[in-house]
Amino acid sequence: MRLRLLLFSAAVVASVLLLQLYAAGPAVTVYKDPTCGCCSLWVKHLQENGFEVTVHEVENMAEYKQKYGVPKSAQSCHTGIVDGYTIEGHVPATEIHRLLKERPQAKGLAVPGMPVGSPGMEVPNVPAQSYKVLLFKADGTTSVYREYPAGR
Ligand SMILES: [Cu+2]
Repeated sequence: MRLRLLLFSAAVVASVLLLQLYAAGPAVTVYKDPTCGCCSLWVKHLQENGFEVTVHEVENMAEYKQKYGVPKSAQSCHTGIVDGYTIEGHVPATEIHRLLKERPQAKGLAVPGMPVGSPGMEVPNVPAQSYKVLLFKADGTTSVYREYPAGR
């Protein structure tokens, strides 16, 4: 009897572990222009870091940036949505995980422009530029969430 119970418990533990293994990571919806190559590389970076990504190819990116509250000064190529937050441009997955853990009162994160060396913007034999990940609020104000140094 005891052995049966033990086997049963082991089976339960194994199924829970399996479920965790196959559980989907945070879901991100990405809007990008069909012609944007660096956007697709960023999507790949997210997938490699445990995100479940759904991509929508759209041609009116400006409308999406406005809809999801991206300040003019913080705009980049693609716009993503994760758990109510807006993710603009080549934001590293690490910072998105941090955002979802810390849950600050903000609209989202942005890496303005397309700095070389940010995820999806790596150029072989070209040193990375320094860049800032900005936290932006609904009123358009921004603050530095993390700064990445040049030359990595
Ligand atoms: Cu880009």
